[in-house]
Amino acid sequence: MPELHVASGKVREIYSVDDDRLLLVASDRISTFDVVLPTEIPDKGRVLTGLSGFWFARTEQIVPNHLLALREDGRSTECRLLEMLPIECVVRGYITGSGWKDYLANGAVCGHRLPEGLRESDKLPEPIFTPSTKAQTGHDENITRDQAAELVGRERFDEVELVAIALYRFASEHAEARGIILADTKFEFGLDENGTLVLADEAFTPDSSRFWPVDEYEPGHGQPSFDKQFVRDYCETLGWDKTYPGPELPHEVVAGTRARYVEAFERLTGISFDDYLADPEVVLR
Ligand code: PZK
Repeated sequence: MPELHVASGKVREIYSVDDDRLLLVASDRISTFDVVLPTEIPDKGRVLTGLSGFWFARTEQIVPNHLLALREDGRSTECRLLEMLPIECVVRGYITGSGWKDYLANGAVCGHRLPEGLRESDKLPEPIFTPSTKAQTGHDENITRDQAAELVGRERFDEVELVAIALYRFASEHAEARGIILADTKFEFGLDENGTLVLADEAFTPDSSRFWPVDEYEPGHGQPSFDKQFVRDYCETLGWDKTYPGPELPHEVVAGTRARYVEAFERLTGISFDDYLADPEVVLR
């Protein structure tokens, strides 16, 4: 049963298993400032795969998901082949990134009017759903609720918004109690053969979410990223222009970054990463 390669993301690959199954493989590649670096972070793909599996298992009561099995290698997920919705489903609990830019320019994000006087990285009164387009190249662009509803249909839009906010509330509450703020997160949804909404892709990983350490949280400026800060700080010391090719990372930066990924995994799951490596399906129990 040779799996056929069907697509590459910056740091992941998709293979087709059979008519109704895909294999998602998370590599150890890391990107910063939108550039994939030549140096890998050992086990990064396993951390992300394990975290997604953990969250899929714990959010089944909110929405069904595409996960069928985690493979022994710890980095490969067998999943159901779905018809994907053409929008990125972003939920923001804090005002940062493109949301902060839009707020400064318009006082609103994707049509959500926000209170005056917010500082960068402030917590929002309520989490907001801020869909974006799926850009083939370059950055996803924020769209209004009406534009998103045009792309997926009004009823489906209402369902996706409700589910996405419920997922965010569930995971961010769990994470904050364990010392990690999930500032925002991006979901991808698909439909199964019955037209049922299914959570796909990855869920609440540091590549799909902003993780901030609770102890260092300080509104009024951008926050250090839980996982990539060593890499960004190192890159800033080089005077690199942030175009390809990116710099090789020294071994201390690699080791420090790997330790941060493993720390995020262990804090969020309460499971030792060695136990995950011995048997990846521990995260599903
Ligand atoms: C699907 N992507 C994004 C992820 C890449 C690209 N269950 C599914 N059914 C159908 N399609 C997808 C999924 C999922 N998940 C996801 N693109 C298609 C993506 C990883 C690597 F190159």
